[in-house]
Amino acid sequence: MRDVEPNLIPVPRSLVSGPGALTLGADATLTAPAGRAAASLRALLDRATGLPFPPPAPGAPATVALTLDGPASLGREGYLLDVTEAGARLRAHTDEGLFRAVQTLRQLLPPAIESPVAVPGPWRVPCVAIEDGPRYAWRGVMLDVARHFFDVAAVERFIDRLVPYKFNVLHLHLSDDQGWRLEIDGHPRLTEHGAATAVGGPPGGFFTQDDYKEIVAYAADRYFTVVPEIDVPGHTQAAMSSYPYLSTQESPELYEGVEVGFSELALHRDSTYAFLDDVFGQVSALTPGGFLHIGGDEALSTTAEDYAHFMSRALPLVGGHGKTVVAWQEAASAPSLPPGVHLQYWRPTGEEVPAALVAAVRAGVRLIMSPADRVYLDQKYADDAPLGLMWAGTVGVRRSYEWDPGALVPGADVAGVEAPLWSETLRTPDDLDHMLFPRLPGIADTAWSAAPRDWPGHVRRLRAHTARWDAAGITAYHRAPELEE
Ligand code: TNX
Repeated sequence: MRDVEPNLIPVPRSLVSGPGALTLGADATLTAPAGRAAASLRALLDRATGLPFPPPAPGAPATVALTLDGPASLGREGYLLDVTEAGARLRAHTDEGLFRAVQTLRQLLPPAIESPVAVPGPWRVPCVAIEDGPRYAWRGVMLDVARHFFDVAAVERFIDRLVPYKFNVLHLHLSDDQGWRLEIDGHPRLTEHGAATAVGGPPGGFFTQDDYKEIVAYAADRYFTVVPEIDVPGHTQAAMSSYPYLSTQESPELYEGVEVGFSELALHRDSTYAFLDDVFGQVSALTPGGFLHIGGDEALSTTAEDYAHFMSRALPLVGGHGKTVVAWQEAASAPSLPPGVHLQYWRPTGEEVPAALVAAVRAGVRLIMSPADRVYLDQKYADDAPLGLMWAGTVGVRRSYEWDPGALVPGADVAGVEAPLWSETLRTPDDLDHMLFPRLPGIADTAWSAAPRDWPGHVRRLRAHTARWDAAGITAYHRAPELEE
C-alpha cells in the first residue's frame, strides 16, 4: 500500500513517497558535519525525543546521515533527502542546503517533534525520495518594531516561527514616526527620547547595539540574513523629535498616532546627510548581511523634486558603507539608482504599475514582491477580525497563497517574496503569532515552490500543520474557516 503523501510546506520540487517508514528509537545513530544544520537537527532531537543519537560504531552506517557530497547543481540551498526503512540520508552541496533538508525531515517527523520538552515516540518518518531547491533566493518576513516594540526574546521567537518554513530573510523596520529602536553611538537622544513611546503611548523600547548583535547572530545560526531598515526621508518624527536640527518643524513632538506621510527630514541641510551617513555606517558595521533598507515610502509631505534631491544624496551613502540598497518601490523615481538596488513592491496587485517602476525594471533593478493585498500580514483576515488594518482589503488565507510573484510586473527580475508585518495594532508576541498563522506557510510556499498553486492540497497540508503549531505552543493562531474539516 502507498502511504499518504506527507504534508510538506513548502511543497518540494519532486517527491516520491514509498511504502513503509523509518523508526528512530533509542538505538538510532547520527552523523553530520559540524555546522548549523547539525546544530538545528540536534536541538530538535534533544528537546523533543530525549534520545541520545550517538555516532555509529566505526564502519557502521548511521541511521540519520547528513553529508556534504550533494552535487554542485543543487546550488546553495538545494538538497536531496532519502528515507528508507534502514535510514535517512540528507545530502547537499552546502551546510545551508543541509539546513533546509533538516527542516523537511522535521516536517516528516510526527508533530510532537515540535515539543519543547521530551515526549514519547514513536518517531516514525515515512519513506520518501525528495529532490528540492527554492524558486526564489529571497524569502523574507518584515517585522515592524517601531510602531510597537518587540524585544530580543520576542524577535527570536518570531525567527523560530519562520525557520520550519524555509524563510531566509528577516527585515527589521527599526525606525518610524512612533519610535527609533536601535541605539546609535554619539546620538543618545534617539533612544533616550525617541524610543520612549509607541502607538497609543508608552512603553516604547529599543535594542542596544549588543541586543541587535544578538539578534543578528541568532538569525545567522538559522541561515537568516537580517536586513535593517532606517526609514527616510518620511516616517522620521521620532528622530526629528530627538534631534530637532533634522527637521524644519519648530519643535517636533513625539507621535503616538497611526497616520503616515506627515514627517519629513530637513532635506537641504548638510547636517541631515552627515547624520544619515553616521547612522548608516553604524548599522552597516553591525550587520553582516549585504543589504541596508532606507525606506523611502510614503514621503507624502515631500515634493517630487525634493524627493529626487534627497535620494541623490542619500542613496550613495549606503554604497559608501559597502551595502546594497533596498528601498520601497517609491524610490524608483530617484534620478539614478545604484547598482544592485532592490526595490520592494508593496502596492496592491490590482493597481497599475507606476511608470517610474516600469522604467526601473527595464534598467535592471531587482524586485522583492510584497503586494499588500496578498502578503501584508498586518491586514485583517476578515471584516470582523480583532487585529489588523484593512486599507488593502482583507487578506484571507487563500488570497495570500494563490498568486504568482513572477506575474505581477512583466519582465521583472524578481529576487523573491517578502511578507511585511506592520505593528500598529499588534502589541504582544501572541498578536504576531495570530497574524502569521495560518497565512505564513502559504506565503512560504509561494516563495519557495515553483509548483502550480493547488488550493485543495494546500488546505489539506495546512490542517495537518495545526498539530505542529499546537505542539510548538503556538496557541494564538487564527482559527480560519479553512482549517475546519
Ligand atoms: C503602509 S507599506 C506603510 C506603513 C504602514 C502600512 C500599514 C509601506 C511601505 N508603508 O507605513 O505601516 O501601510 O499597512
